[in-house]
Amino acid sequence: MKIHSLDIYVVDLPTIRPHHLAMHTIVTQTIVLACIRSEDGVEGWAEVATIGGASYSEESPEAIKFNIEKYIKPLIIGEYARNFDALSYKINLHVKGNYYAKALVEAAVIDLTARTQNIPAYDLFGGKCHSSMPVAWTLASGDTAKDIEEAQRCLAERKHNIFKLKIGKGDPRANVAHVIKIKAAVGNAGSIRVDVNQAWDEATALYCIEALEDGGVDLVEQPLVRWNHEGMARLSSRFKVPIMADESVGTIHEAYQIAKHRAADVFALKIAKAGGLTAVKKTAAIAEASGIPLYGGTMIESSLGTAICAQLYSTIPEMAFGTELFGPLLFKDNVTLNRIEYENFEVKVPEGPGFGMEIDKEKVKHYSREVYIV
Ligand code: MUC
Ligand code: MG
Repeated sequence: MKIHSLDIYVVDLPTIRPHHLAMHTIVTQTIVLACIRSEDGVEGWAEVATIGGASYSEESPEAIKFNIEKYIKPLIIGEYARNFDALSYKINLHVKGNYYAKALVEAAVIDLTARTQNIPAYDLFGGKCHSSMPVAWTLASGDTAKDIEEAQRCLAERKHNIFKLKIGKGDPRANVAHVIKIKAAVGNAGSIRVDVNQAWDEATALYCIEALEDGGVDLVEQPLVRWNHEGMARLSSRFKVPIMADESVGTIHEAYQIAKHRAADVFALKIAKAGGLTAVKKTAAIAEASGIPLYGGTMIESSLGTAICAQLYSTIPEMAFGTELFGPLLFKDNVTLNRIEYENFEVKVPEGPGFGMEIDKEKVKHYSREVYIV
């Protein structure tokens, strides 16, 4: 089935509370949607998200839209959607970088392919190994008492027992004290992990990780700047608490280098930074071959983007550190008619056809920056 058209929408969705990261505070999360139509009118939809314009990644939502429309779209119109791997190869020959843009287009092509065959998208990746997966929640209100209350509510409702704290902003010692108070309140009922989002230098990381390890923290994500593989390797070999690479491990080439130099104990997978679903499967293979455990990351996608991640992660047999596919719970509203379901500390993998989500075109129209033409 040949691809007839591709439309891109930049959509601003409000969140239920401010979400503080090192580089940005999210009050409205911007997602980018792609709609690919085949010549006989079947639609494939996909979503990619980034955080804080161009502050998390080099690719802003506006750049994603522009570069797809100008450089990627002409490469895929008239091509067969079912050849999505060959299509990605063609795009990679002509477009450098632009991983988020490529991930968005590939996912829409895959949704269209799976819908055409009336199968879930995970069947195109070998089938699912999990129907649901553990799901972390990020405590990022910035207030210790509020975070403790939020964690205890999640535990009581059996929604989450894994909590990630964003501690890249502000005074490192105060942040570490904040985390240790939360761990003390939660005790053995929950796993407490931290994400530094590249904010520490190595000297700061040394004393902070020591205190976090003593305080019972289970995982330290991206303590150093993404390019400092040597520093990450030193931290990984020095501490018992696992050090996870997130921003460091984007492309498969970075995954290989990190694995080779043991510059992390764990990989955080994300479809956007890797440049697509196929690239994430390759990253998982590098990790498997290197004995590096995996974590199913998020860029805080809404329901559609989360369905894409959940379906793909469900095809990876070992996801030792679980996932953080909590995105839809942070949004006030949705661009799909159906919802991602959470139960018993896990996120359920949506069923097909495609990624299993039905787009709510009225909502896309309402929140999109573009004049909606479908
Ligand atoms: C990141 O760096 O992991 C994921 C969860 C969250 O709160 O922020 C994101 C990005
Ligand atoms: Mg991270």
